[in-house]
Amino acid sequence: MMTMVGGTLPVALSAQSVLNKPVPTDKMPNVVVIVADDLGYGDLSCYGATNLNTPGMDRLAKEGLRFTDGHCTAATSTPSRYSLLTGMYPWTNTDAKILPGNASLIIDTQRITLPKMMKKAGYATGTVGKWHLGLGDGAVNWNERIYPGAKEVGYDYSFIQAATNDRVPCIYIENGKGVGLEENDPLYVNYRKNYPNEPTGKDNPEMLRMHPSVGHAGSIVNGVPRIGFQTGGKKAQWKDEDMAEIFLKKAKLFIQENQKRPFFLYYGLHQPHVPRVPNERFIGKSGMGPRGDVILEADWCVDEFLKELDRLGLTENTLVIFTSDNGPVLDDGYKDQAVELIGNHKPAGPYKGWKTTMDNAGTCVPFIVRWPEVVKPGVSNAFVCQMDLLASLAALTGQNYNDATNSQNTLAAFLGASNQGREELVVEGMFTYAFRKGEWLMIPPYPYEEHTFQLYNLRKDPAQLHNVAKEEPRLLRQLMMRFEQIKRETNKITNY
Ligand code: NG6
Ligand code: CA
Repeated sequence: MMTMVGGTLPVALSAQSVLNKPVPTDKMPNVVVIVADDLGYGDLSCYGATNLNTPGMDRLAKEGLRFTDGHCTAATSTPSRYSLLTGMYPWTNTDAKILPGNASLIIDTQRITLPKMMKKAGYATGTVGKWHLGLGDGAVNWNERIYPGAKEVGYDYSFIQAATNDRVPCIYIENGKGVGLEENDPLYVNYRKNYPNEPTGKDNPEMLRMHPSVGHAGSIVNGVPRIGFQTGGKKAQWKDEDMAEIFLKKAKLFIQENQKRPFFLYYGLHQPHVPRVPNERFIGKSGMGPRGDVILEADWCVDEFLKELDRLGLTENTLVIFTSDNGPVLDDGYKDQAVELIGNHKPAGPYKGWKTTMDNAGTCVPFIVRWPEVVKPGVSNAFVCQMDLLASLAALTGQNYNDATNSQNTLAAFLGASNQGREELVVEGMFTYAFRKGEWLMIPPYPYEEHTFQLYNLRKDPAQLHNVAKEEPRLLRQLMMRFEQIKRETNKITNY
């Protein structure tokens, strides 16, 4: 029997109740956003992979809502992550392009961000793993406090890598401090020239255990050549094979320490981005070489993290969003047999496209929402986008912000209460832009790409086999005009 407490019945949450009014403070769900790096739509068994088995990610799909049309805004990391955190289209900031590891912070610290909004709602906020949004103001001294950075963007706690696995500085940064740096061996970073007597991938191939296919000619760290040059800070250098466990441990610690209050965690998995160096426990486990092995390692991380939520009794009221920053890629600059060992595996699933492309799989990524207390398990074909998490989670937590953003409240779609997500989205390939409206994808001509307009009906033709631009001139014109209008309104898309 339920008893009346203070005149109100304790009511269980439901998607409808959450949509009608913000969740009461004492029922606020924890929110965890897990963003894999370069994981493709077809890389998970719950998305149809048969040559890879991903029970951790599949668990999320089984207990949550799996989206078949979930997008990031861009087919590369920095612009994609920029949108997720700021609710802004990446092309509204000309600096939101793949950044070197010594780039300055590209997020305006005066503006609203997802973690700031969650903080306003009373959440403890943390970020662990891949960052890739720049740090500092252009002249970072890596041996002192590194700021502005995660804290100024809204995170109470941070344990991050500055850019990518394949870019210097190859150290962890915790709350703005380089981890393990010693006073007598300061770290220096440069992207233009090497330091005296430092071996590089280009000059010292005999020192490498993984060889580049393109680029990656800079400093050698842990036997792997990177992009850019660093010297000093030897004790602080990361070991790629420990990275998964270290990030997982920090992610778990963050939720342990904040289990008594609502928390917001952005957990940026570093896999399966290059260099693909798993812990030895995963070597050879996929039969697909390092790329498959690190996907299994990433899956293990997800599984372990979910078990920690179980152990803390937090599973029911934690909203977990699992996704990827861009589509898949095989050879991304190292000779790691990704191409040779792919077999029948289809990293993009039924879609066409890769990382950096405007084709659907460039930005249509794994997208799973689990919130056992509220979201009914299933599959949704609603058209949703990471950029809309800002406005949607603001609605969920009853928050407002004054800044104008491109983020739309599609909470009903995220919670599975509606099939209606967004209507349209401009997607970025790499310096290229395409337009999505409803089930249509329009790709304008670009030099070095296709020379004619492309138009696809993604519902009927997910593999983009039939370009119907010539058959649908009126529709093409409409889409063109709308795309042009968005460009005019922002005056920032310059490469078309
Ligand atoms: C490219 C790198 C690639 C990867 C990518 C960024 C070369 C030849 N290629 O420039 O290896 O690091 O940048 O990936 O250097 S992302 O997922 O962070 O956007
Ligand atoms: Ca990426």
